[in-house]
Amino acid sequence: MSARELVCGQFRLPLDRPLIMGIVNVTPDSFSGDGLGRDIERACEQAERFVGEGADLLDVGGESTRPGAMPVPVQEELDRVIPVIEALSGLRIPVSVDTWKPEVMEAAVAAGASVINDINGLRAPRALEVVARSDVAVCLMHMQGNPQTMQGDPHYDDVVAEVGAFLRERVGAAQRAGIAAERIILDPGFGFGKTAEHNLALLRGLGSIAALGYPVLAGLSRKSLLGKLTGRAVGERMPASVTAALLAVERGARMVRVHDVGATRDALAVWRAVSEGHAAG
Ligand code: HH2
Repeated sequence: MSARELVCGQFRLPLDRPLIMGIVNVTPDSFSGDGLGRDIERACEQAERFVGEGADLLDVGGESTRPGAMPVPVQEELDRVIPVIEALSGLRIPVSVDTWKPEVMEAAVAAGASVINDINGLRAPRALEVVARSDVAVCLMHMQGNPQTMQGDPHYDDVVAEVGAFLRERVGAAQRAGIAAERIILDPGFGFGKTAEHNLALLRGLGSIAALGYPVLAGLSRKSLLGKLTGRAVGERMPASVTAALLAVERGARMVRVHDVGATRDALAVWRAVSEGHAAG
């Protein structure tokens, strides 16, 4: 099963070309230093800039999930993300909320979010029900452990097979709960309970995740794998991030979650022209 469109609330996103998800972090402590705190005006400015640069959707996050980050109380996360989602819901592209908490999912959908991006793969109690009751899309991501513990000592016998099996299981749970296949995105969760070797194996083997038949989202932007490979500080990882996005798309990702929208758009425009054999923008 490979749908041609992703259904996200009132929006339909084409899946015949790679999509760019621009990251809008309304956090004080995101790993890449891009967090905007609770500054709604700056979040809106960044979102509008991303739209102008070619973002296909925006991902609003109110809780850092960097290794070692502590969970944010529900009310604090709501206070961070809901005003921004409300402010962005008038844009012409879908707004996603990056949360694993059902209370935040519910409020975000009511505020106009069209995608739930869950690093926890809808494993929290009630999360499946909340998404099933709505008409939004959902990104089911793989994570071993949780952000507090995940980088302690990640272990897999076969990371690609195990991540694939996990995602297949979560698709089954989502569909049994009533979430249609056209609403589902899968994500191997780069950096979430994975060593650099695990991340590289997953990137090499991304085709087998894509072969599950759902659009795959890859989030490699500015991550520590790229710091390890290049020796660059987090603010200097744009070229490596763009390269990683391109490699992910080349291996079957249909969506990339990025901090640098314009640069990624340019790279993907070249990729499309080469891979599809024409120069359409
Ligand atoms: N990575 C991060 C957060 N959310 N969601 C998905 N689906 N896939 C990812 O790879 C992913 C994600 C971490 O990046 P960022 O939001 O930039 O940092 P922080 O969690 O520190 O705010």
